[in-house]
Amino acid sequence: MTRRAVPDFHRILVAVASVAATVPAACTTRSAAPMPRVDIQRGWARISDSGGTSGAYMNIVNNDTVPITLVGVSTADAGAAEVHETMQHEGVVHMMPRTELRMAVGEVVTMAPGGLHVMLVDVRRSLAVGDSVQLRLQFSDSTSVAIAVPVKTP
Ligand SMILES: [Cu+2]
Repeated sequence: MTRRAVPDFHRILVAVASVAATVPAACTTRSAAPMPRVDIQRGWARISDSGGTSGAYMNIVNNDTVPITLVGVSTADAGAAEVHETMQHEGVVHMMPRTELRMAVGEVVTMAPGGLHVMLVDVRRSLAVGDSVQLRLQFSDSTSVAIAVPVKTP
């Protein structure tokens, strides 16, 4: 009896391993790695001199099964990264900080020049075409997504 237990146990392990391998990665992200089901597409950042200001733009897709809220962006490439929205009020263009950006299930948030953007203040090195900027998007459930976006001209 005890001799058979070893191969049986082995078979169970193999079965568990093969099930784990076939579960879509998305289903395991919450326990395996603290990542929300967020897709970042078409990311890019503006060229900038060192010490200057840049903007980063992207599409953020909420593929999660629950709403998510972007609560901040961090970067080592600038003194600060803030989510802003460019708005026109009585003919004057100004930027409003967006400290929370809620995204419904399946929603795509578009960050583009003239609208939502990540403002990079006090850029720590010159950003030229071909460089990339590292960003980490932070969500209200304490998860975050790290991305590198290429530097381009608009
Ligand atoms: Cu701004």
